[in-house]
Amino acid sequence: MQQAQQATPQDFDRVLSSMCTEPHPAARQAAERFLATNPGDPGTYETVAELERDAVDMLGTVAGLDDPAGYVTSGGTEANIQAVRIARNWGDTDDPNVVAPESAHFSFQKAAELLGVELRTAPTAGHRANLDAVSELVDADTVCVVGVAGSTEYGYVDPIPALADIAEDAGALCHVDAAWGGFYLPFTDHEWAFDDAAIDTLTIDPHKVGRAAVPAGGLLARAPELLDELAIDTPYLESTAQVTLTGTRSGAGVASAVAAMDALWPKEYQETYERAMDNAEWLAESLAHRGHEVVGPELPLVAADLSVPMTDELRDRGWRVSKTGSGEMRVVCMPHVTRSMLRSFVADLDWY
Ligand code: 0PR
Repeated sequence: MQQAQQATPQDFDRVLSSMCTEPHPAARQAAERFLATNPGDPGTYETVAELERDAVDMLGTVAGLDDPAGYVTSGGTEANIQAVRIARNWGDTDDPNVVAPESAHFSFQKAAELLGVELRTAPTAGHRANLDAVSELVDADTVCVVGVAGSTEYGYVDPIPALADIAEDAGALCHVDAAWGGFYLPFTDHEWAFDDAAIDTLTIDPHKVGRAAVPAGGLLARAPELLDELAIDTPYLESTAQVTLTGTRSGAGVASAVAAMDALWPKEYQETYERAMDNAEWLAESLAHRGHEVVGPELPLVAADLSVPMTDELRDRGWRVSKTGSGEMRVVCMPHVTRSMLRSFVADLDWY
């Protein structure tokens, strides 16, 4: 057995598969300082509770929403589960369903199973939600239509305003999953945010592109009444209700999220986006030049039809790359991914 004191975590030098990244130094420091706080008990841990309100306000700024409701979740999974829970509790049906493109993250499957909601997945076209396919699945029992702004596998952005219209016509809520894309999208022309469309809830994770320490996800809601759908009475705490899924939770994530956004919004996030997008385009061109079929990049994520044995050999050389469901190699250009890393990655590819 390894002793935790002697074990060293991996460094990010060859990590091309992850949606986690090196936290910003200020975020790392804040996480350490707030390690022993619990925003699940805001009556006792007042400072971190205040910081959480700041975090939500800042996330609202990033996602185009004044006076946002929301909280810092343990990650995108919790935020998506809670968004489905809001919709289920808000909807007026005994047989609720949620309609999502098949590109939606698997956390929606967890949500459906946990919450007793039917998940209807619509085929995509060109890796984006197909509006006709979505409309076909929507009916009077639909409580939520999901759009993805930065898909896990390809980094593609769904037509969010049109999905929000479909939701509105059906009397359903619209949830956007920008867990990964949320800190890249403000610097693009994509329409994905609260000020672009009639979105009700949105997932945006500081612990991904936002460069906060894990665990720091984000759930935002257009109005406090939506968040109230989650409220459970907490008779023996000083606060009277709790909307979160977890009870005790990490103040480290909350403080870290505020510190990261304080340090980086908007200028450095913009620079990070521009660098990551340049890198993704450079990689896409390099791979296309070598005869591979490349998907994207629409956001800084590149998928290409490299053979599976090749990705296994890359792993042997220390590279961490992942695969899409259809077996393409997938490189996520996170803030820690530099051009020189990608150059040596491509040089290793040429070796085969
Ligand atoms: N929504 C989207 C669009 C995501 O990409 C992810 C995670 C989630 C929700 C769920 O977020 P949490 O993992 O914070 O709950 N996507 C990656 C995935 O599942 C997460 C990941 C992160 C994978 C780090 C690998 C890794 O090293 O593939």
